[in-house]
Amino acid sequence: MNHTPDLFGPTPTTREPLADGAWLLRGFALDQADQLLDAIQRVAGQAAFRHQITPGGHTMSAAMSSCGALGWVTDRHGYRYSDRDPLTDQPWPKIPDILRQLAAEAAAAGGYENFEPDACLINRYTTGAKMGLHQDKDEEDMDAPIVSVSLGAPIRFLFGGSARTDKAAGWKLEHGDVVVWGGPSRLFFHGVAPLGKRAEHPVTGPVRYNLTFRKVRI
Ligand code: MD3
Ligand code: FE
Repeated sequence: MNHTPDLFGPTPTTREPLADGAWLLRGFALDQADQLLDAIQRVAGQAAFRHQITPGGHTMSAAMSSCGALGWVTDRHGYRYSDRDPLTDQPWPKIPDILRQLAAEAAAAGGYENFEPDACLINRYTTGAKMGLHQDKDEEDMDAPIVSVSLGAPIRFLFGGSARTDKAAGWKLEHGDVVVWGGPSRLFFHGVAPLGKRAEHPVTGPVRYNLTFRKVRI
C-alpha cells in the first residue's frame, strides 16, 4: 500500500550501521520514489540504458545509464569515467535536482556533509541480472561517500570487506532504501545476487533500479 505523507507526515526511516562508515537508511527515498522514477525515465530519454561490455569481453547483465558531468563506461579498452555518452557523443544529462537533493540529504544523514556528486550511475536489473563482487575504485576522490538508492523490485545485496576473500554478508535492499558508504567501507567488496524470478514491485514490475551517486574528481 502507498504511504500517504500528506495525512501521516513523512515516512519514518531508520538508520542501521552496516559497516564502519556505512549506513542503511531504510525507506529514506520512499516519499519521493515516484518522482525519482520519473527522473530516471527522463535521463534515459537522453542517455538510453545499454548493456556495456567488460574489458574481458562479457556483456553486463544490468543495463546502465548515467547523468552528471561524468558517466561510468566500460568497453574492450577498460573501465573509466567519461564526460560524454559514447552512444551519442553528447555530454551526459544533468543530475536532476530531485536526485541531487536526495543524495545530499542522505549523505548528511550518514554523517557526510556537503556531498556534491559529479556522477550518478543508474543500473537497471531485470530477472536474473546480477553484479558480481567488486570494488568501486575508478573514482579519484576516496574521501567522499557513495550514496546508493534502490527502487522497484527487491534484491539481495552482498558485501564483504576490503579483501575479496572476506566473508560477504547478505542484506535485502527494497524500494526506497538508501545506503551511504564512506570512510573505511568505501572500498569494501560488494555486489548483488541475481534478481529473483518472483521479484516484483507494483510500480516497476519485475525491474529494479539502483542509483549510485559518486564524487569522481577532487
Ligand atoms: C559499497 N551497484 O553500481 S549498490 C555499482 O545494487 C554497484 O546496483 C549495486 O555496486 C547495485 O557499483 C550495489 C550498493 C553499493 C554501491 C557502491 C558501493 C555498495 C557499495 C561502494 C562501496 C562500498
Ligand atoms: Fe559498486
